[in-house]
Amino acid sequence: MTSLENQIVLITGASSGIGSACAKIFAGAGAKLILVARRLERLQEIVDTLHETSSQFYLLQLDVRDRAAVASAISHLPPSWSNIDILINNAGLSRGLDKLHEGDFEDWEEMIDTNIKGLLYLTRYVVPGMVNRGRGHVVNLGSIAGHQTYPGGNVYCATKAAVKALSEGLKQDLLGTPVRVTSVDPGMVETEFSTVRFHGDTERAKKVYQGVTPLTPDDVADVVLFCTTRSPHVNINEVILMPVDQASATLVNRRTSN
Ligand code: NDP
Ligand code: 8X3
Repeated sequence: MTSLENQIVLITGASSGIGSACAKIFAGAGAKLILVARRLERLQEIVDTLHETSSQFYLLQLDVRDRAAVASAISHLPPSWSNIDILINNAGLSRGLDKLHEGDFEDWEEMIDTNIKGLLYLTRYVVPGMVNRGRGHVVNLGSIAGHQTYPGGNVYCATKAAVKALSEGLKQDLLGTPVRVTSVDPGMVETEFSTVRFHGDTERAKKVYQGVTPLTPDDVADVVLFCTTRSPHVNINEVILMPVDQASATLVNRRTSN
């Protein structure tokens, strides 16, 4: 296992769910963490819960959709934080579950701008440094939605299919360098994901996980940690993980309680 001690790890979407679980597990492994999200106060709360680790933290309030802001944030990192070893492109969201022909344009643009363009911006501004330094690893959070579509998933599934293509393309383009690329593609994980999808309707969000034991954010972070701690010559290209209660995007085992 490769040590993460003092490695600089940038995590987007670290204020919630899978991103905050990654922050926790990488802090426990001794990494130095750059935590990115729009909600700075949430990042600060997460850091406060990690005060017992010996990790150092650098918080970036950033909207990954804003290319100029991403460029400025990465180019203005203090020298002791600028040599990023691991980039975890996790920030992402779904909005709505409408039929495509009835879909909401704002929902579409938010998903495309965050899940595809935000991931591209971070990758474009961070990876050249990895290539120059001769070390680095990019982990993209894809989804089973990038492998299979489901009714109402249309644009979200398309963004995750794009993430799959971008992970594969980046791996090909980095051939000949030691920089690694991994796509971690989960099924159902209980986070704020469904509340965001349903624009704050928590009752509807709860129903998504009813009668099911979903993955936890820690389950996913554990896989991200595994992928980033293999020997330097090993590249884990893609991991698909689901709860035991799930067999595909639409096949879910729900227990009914009386
Ligand atoms: P959460 O809603 O819990 O977390 C999403 C994170 O993304 C938040 O920290 C949010 O921070 C951040 N984010 C969203 N938009 C932006 C933006 N424009 N700029 C910066 N940060 C942003 O969801 P999850 O933890 O579940 O989702 C994390 C990733 O995992 C996503 O890419 C999602 O598609 C993927 N995924 C989730 C699955 C699930 O079932 N939950 C399954 C498969 C994949 P803030 O709002 O503070 O900016
Ligand atoms: C999140 C999982 O199945 O809701 O990417 O699209 S799913």
